[in-house]
Amino acid sequence: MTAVTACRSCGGTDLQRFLDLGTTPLPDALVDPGADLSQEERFPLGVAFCPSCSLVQLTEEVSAEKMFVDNYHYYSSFSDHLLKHSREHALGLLRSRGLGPDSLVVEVASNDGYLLRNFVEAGVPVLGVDPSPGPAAAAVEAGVPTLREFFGIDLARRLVTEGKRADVIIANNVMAHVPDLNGFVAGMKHLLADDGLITVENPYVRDLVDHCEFDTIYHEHFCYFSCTAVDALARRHGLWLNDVEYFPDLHGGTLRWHLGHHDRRTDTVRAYLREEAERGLTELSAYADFADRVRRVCTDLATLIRERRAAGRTVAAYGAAAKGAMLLNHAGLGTDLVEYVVDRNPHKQGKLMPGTHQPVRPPEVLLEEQPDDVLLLAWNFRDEILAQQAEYIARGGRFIVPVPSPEVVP
Ligand code: JHZ
Ligand code: ZN
Repeated sequence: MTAVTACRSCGGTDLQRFLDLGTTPLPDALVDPGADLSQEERFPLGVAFCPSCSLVQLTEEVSAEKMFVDNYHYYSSFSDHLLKHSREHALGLLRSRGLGPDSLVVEVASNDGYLLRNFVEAGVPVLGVDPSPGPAAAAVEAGVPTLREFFGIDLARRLVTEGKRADVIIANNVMAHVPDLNGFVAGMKHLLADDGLITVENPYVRDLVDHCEFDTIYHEHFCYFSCTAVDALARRHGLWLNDVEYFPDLHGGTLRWHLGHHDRRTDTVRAYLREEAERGLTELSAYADFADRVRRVCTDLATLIRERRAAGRTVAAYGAAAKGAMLLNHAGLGTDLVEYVVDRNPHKQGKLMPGTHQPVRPPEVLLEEQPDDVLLLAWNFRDEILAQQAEYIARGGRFIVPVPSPEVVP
């Protein structure tokens, strides 16, 4: 672990720390049941604002190998909502970019091939890049050619030397995950064909703050982006931020940034930049009361669950998500309060949640055991999971949604 002393984007050394989340285990470091729990590692987690380029970022860095090669069980294909969103993205690009058998679509962090398979189906050549062994193997199995590597300027140079240029580069939920942010953007710039398009998706820092989504802050996410920060980053590498799309229901509020070699800036981009300045997201002030709000959610949630347990109710949780591990740890919800977690990813089942050690079980358990309450750790899939658990609810089960403030539904 190393302390971050300069901004990951602009190199500015005046980082202003506004949140200290103590120490936590790594969010995806699910524990094997037989493991020696006293050996579990914890790392400090703090967040700072860069006044020079507005980038919000972690103050400590854990090695990417440790997080994405050794401990990664996240498979994108377990959410129907995400699969639908990705398919619509792919179909939109196929139409708008006129992609065909001579094109090349590169996806960075292509995971299990959840998105690229739509292009494969349409006969468009693709290349996935992902360093995580399990998801990358699943992608190859699904017919999506995948390089099991980290993406950056070195890999981009190698691909260009091999004669490759990308007509479209897609980077979803990965720009936050790279320690060498500038090497990553330089790589995309280098690999992109002259009239090519880069689309980058990431949760929007404005929504993180507005909806108190503090559990999405964890070691895997080195950075938290605004349009202002992305604009500065892109310009540094000779790229233009030309358009922005907003998906309020994806991961708590996601932006898709369109980048290219040439200036085709839309009014939408100008409007976002203006609004961010007006809202204070380009200053520390927007983040000033965030730490207090985080503490309040943790306290209120723990109190609510304690009261319900004291009233004799049983409590389980849904979603062995990275953010779920963070929420359980920050709110101090051990096995005395939340008995187990259900998740439909078989790679997570049978393991224990990092730090709080609830066993991860399949979702069918909810109907078998009918716990009185289920804490919805994967609150970003609220509609999808509530619909899927209609029978559990019809039998009297209740969900506790933790953010923006704890709420019992229905
Ligand atoms: P989910 C992920 O974070 C991964 P996480 C990553 N770190 C990132 O950047 C963000 O997304 C944006 C399960 N599930 O996707 C699947 C069901 O069991 O919110 C997952 O284990 N049944 C790259 O890990 C978990 O819940 C369901 O019906 O916080 C959700 O995790 C659905 C919909 C999901 O991500
Ligand atoms: Zn900066």
